[in-house]
Amino acid sequence: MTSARKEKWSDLAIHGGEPAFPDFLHVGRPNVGDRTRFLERIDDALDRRWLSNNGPYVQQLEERLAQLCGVRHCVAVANGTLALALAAAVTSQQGVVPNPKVLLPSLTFIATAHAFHWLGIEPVFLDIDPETLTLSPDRVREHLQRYGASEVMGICGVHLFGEVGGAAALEDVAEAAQAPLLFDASHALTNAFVGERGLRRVGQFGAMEAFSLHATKFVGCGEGGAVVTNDQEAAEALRQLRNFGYASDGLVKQAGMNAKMSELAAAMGLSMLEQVDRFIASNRANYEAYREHLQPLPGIRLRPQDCDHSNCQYVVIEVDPQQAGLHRDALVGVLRAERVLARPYFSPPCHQTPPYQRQPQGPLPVTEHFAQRLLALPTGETINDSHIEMIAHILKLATIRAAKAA
Ligand code: T4K
Repeated sequence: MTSARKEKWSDLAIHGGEPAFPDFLHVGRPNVGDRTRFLERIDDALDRRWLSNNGPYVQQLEERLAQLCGVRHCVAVANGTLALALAAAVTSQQGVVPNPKVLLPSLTFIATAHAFHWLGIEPVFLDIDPETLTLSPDRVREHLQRYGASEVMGICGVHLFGEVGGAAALEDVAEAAQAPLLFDASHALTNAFVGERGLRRVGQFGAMEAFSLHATKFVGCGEGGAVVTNDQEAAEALRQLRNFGYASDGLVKQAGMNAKMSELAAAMGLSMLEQVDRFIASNRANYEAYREHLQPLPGIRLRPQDCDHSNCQYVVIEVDPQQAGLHRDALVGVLRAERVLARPYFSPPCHQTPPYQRQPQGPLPVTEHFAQRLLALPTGETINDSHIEMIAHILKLATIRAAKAA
């Protein structure tokens, strides 16, 4: 339900009008899979009295995720941050580098950087490509040419907002420098890219790809994550690391940790995976509705999506403060007053946060440009066309008056 249509600028809630929505609209509101199947699985797990430690649901989830990505191995873990950290640890072990560094973008969720930092791997933030919002292959090449690849334990690309277009070019640069390449694929489960090598699904890029299966993700387990790879040895090392370093013979082979996924989380993931077609259909319909309703708005540009090959989980607009007449952060305030919790993902970018801001770093103009302008809008099954029409209408009322006044 939305409240009566707002006719003019002064009807906006930020100026004292009635909020447009009775309840808050969230970015990241979880979709819900098949409830009956989920509860049946929970019952089964309780009857079996097997709740963790590589149980049957975890194994089924791993099989299905590997199949979905078209890769040989999947290792499910407790969350996406640990998925990245374990992938980083395995990569570090494969080629021991003193004082290791990782090249990665700053425009990402903070966990991408933390996962490496916790292992004593220093994040080196490089700028992104404005088209794909992914680590710029040119900046990576320049860095490797200037400083050499010897200090770098790897490169970590991020398929930001599910965008996969920049992944193949990063592979070329990494291959030329013989630097291991990982991807943070947290936003991109089921996505694909059609390029020179035909259609490649996310999961098949680089040496390993890490997913978050957090509640807010396209497929969520509440908390969960997974690493996929075609490398048998890496998969075995990941399995050991997530289970205190135990190998299949029951002996501890390395200093692992506890990163295991529980059966309850896997039961949820399986019930979500059974519904991915439904989730994709509703996300795509919402994306198309935003495209239609936002079209005539000056200063507001919807980030493009290849809807045929994307889960469309993120609807992100770019706000040009000159043309729109107000800054992205002012729009966040306007929307919040209407009970629309739009999120300025990812602002501040990692390199401007306390853990990383003192590190030596080069200029990141493209990152900083987009960190000031991007705004994620609510989507998912709790959002429908009338919500989207109203959100677009609010943006219109806020920007048209501001643009005239500017
Ligand atoms: N790499 C990338 C690129 C990532 O985006 C993430 C996670 C990771 C790595 C790390 O993966 P995990 O270790 O988390 O598996 C949220 C999520 O907490 C985080 O998982 C996610 N990225 C990030 C993009 O978004 P916040 O701090 O922005 O928001 P949060 O968790 O408070 O929730 C967002 C909105 O969702 C809120 O408005 C409320 C709503 N919500 C949330 C939950 C948990 C619900 O409606 N229901 C819920 O159950 O981080």
